[in-house]
Amino acid sequence: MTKNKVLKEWIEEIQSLCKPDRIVLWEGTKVQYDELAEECVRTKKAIRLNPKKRPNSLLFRSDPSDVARVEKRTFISTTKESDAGPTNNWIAPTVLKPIMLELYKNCMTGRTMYVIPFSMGPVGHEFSKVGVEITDSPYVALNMHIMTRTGRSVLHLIDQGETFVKALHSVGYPLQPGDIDPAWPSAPMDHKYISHFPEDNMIWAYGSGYGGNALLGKKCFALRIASNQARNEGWMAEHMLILKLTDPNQKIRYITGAFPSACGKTNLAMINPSLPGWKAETCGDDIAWMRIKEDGRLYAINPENGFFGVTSGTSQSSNPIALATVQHDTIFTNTALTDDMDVWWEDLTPEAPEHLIDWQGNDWYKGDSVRPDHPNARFTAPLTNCPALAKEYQEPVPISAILFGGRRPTTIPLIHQSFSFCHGIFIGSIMGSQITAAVLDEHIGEVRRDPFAMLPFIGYNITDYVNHWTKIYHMSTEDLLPKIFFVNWFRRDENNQYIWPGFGENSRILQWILERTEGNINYKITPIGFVPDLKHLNLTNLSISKAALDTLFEVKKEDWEIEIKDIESYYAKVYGIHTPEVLKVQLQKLKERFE
Ligand code: OXD
Ligand code: MN
Repeated sequence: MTKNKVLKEWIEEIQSLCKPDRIVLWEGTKVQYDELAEECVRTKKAIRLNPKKRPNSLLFRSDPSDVARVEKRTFISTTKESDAGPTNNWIAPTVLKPIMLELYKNCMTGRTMYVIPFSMGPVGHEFSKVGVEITDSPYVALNMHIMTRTGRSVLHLIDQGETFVKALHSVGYPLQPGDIDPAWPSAPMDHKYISHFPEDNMIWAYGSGYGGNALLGKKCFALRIASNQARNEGWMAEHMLILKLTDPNQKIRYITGAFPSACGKTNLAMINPSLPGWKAETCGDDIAWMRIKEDGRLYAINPENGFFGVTSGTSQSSNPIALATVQHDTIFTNTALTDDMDVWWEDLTPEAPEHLIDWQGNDWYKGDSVRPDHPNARFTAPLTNCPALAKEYQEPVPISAILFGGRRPTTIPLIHQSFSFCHGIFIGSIMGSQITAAVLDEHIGEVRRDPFAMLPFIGYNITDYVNHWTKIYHMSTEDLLPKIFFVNWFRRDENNQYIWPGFGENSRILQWILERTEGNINYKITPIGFVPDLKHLNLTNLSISKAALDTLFEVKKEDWEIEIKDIESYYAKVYGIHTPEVLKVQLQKLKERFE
């Protein structure tokens, strides 16, 4: 199977531990993908969608207990607890490995074990890293084929001695002779483990078949393990979209953006600018690997090869490009099924069809009180399906601006720019979203901090992570590094209505951001950073009142007094005596600017 001794021995070790019935090497060909897709349909694990409406596409339905990433079962397993830090679940490897080895024993009986060599980033590229996922889930094999570069070309690199991340995955459901295999096998919650061993460059996942728990190239490798590698090697693995923007003068710039979930990251990655003459193209919607190159600039590349997006809320008005992206060669998970064998999810069309099969396989009729799709239903589609994919999506691109964002009904203006890169690090550290009534009643109004949108994805101690941003700063100079901004599309008025129209109109803010990266003098100074001088914000053909604009950009001292207190107690809770110097200095300066 391979000439690489380490890989050969690892495959043998897993084979004798997990005892699969057979082993398949993932060659990465279309024939192999199509055959496995067909096998999933034949064995009733997947439904083939109407080829006239959605060619070469499948629908999978997960077990109702296995529908999302399970953060409470996600572990960073380092020798020292302090290396995992206060924001991760930690178990020592000497404790965790024996527990998991016991679970892995014979766990693939009755199943096929797929050996999937994959590359995060273009195969052989200097920014890329290689992994091998061993899994007993055909769903994972099909999804990895879309989400990463897989197969022979990667194995060839490994054969030549390339080191690789070992990523082991099992659904945790062995089959004895005569057992019926459920459509979506998985293990009970207390047997699920999503474990990372950064000291061994290794991931062990058990018991879940869903998304980031099972497609180990994504959150487990490209963020948690890669953030460790990035720290050691002097680069960055971030939870960021990468967007290419061309202005009416044909000037091209690239930006990245980090937003907590439910803040429209994929929508911004696929923005359809309302401003005439502007063009936006997608390089990535979820992860950016970034390095300072010899010219001192920060370059970003998308390590993934596909989109694993939330269907809910994706519509012709919110994201027509995403809809075009999932028109063919797409895997859907947990959407509803229409009578003509197509998919449907809430918001896809203004009116729901009269009858659907819901995500659990039951009849659903219009007017039923529960929704027919799961709120975390997903599409998996190749990047190349995206009609707005930038031609340079396989190259590192120089970043002019980094956007942080959050869902904040009050306090934070629509846009502000940090005074410096280090002030930008502070802004990233305090980002978060306000919990609305729809989420958690007892916490309404509270800000849930999600620093750098990386809270569940930093694979090491958060103090070291913030200090790593400072190290990156010292690897270049202020003028060459990207400028850092904070956007808040979600400010509300006194009637609790969103003030800013969002979506394509966000291009007006992007224009200001790009102008600022070139130092144009169209700003006002506030204690929290630069905000637009409204005379220079492009509001042509936008109907918005002066009062609304005033609220959108207001920086109220009373609000910020509360915010600063909240930041102080949040820092005390998370970092305590280890609060990074850069955050202490910036918080102090912020307080002084309000005096
Ligand atoms: C994702 C996430 O699925 O951030 O991208 O949870
Ligand atoms: Mn994400």
